[in-house]
Amino acid sequence: RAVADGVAACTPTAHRQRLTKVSVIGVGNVGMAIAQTILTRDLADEIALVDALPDKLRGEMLDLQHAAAFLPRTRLVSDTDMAVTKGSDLAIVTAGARQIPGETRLNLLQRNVSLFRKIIPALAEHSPEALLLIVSNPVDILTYVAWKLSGFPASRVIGSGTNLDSSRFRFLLAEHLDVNAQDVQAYMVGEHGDSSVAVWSSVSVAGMPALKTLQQSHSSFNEDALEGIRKAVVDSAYEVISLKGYTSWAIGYSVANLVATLLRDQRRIHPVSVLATGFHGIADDHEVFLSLPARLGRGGVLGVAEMELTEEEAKRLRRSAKTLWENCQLLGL
Ligand code: 6V0
Repeated sequence: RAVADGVAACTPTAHRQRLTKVSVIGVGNVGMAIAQTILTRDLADEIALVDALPDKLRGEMLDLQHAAAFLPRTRLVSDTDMAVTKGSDLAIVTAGARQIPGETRLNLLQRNVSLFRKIIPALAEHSPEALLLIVSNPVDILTYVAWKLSGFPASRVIGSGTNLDSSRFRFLLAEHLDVNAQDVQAYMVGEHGDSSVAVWSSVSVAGMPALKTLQQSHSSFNEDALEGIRKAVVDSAYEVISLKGYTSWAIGYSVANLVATLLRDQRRIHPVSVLATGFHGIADDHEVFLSLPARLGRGGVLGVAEMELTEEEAKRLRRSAKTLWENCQLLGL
């Protein structure tokens, strides 16, 4: 009783701080990896989970709630009704049909667009000031779809894009060089997936341009070897899917990393899917989302870094942009 009185006495009731609320739509492998990483990194005061399957949803929420004694205090709520997301600062969309072994991301498109027609307008209605972070595949096209369906400014609609591809790229380079991946700066840009572009000219280790060193120290670092590494990055998603059926941990960490930058206004530069019209020769009338290094903060996309690309890299980027744009046109949004 005395303890309870003491606790009650020091509970401030009047001036409650504004809480940070994050919603995760879709509590599959990816949504839950993201939610648990956000929890362990203490990035939100409240997490709202939404899924179409009520039992699975409640089960996932309870399972996380039962870890409360070991985690920073975070309120967890869940519902199949999108109203539970009301007042979100950030909504992360992972709902979708999962890529099945061998299926290209583009094949998923039509299935996921009809799903987005249910999810996005409801999210926008309940949280008109939120940032939207799209993870479902094909992520670049679905980010465009979310932008159109939400009516939000492009600066508040972001796709996780090649943030994950870039981390796979950094990991593979770090393994080659036997250094820590955090000391490797390297960007994959363009489409998340098969046509992503490895920006070799941007690769640096501890701030030192690394491509020349790589080519001098490893005589095998010719064009083919570089393309081999890029392909290994692209194939790594397919490899994980064929081995365990889905990917989850790396995308969980990669998205939580974006959440930290956005909600804490870190102004870090991440390769994420943004409205890329006009960049690197992408036609001015082509509304298309693909990944470019973008400066992110509490307002969403604060700017896009004009990185130097070789003519070949820029050509690849424009080719991806054209394919993505053509696909977006088919949707009639
Ligand atoms: P999953 O485990 O099948 O989870 C999807 C979840 O969405 C399920 O729990 C469904 O019940 C739920 N869902 C379906 N319809 C609705 C709806 N209308 N409202 C709410 N929830 C719904 O798939 P997983 O979690 O493995 O993958 C989710 C998505 O992320 C897929 O589109 C993947 O392709 C994509 N990924 C994107 C990555 C990226 O880098 N952008 C990386 C990995 C996966």
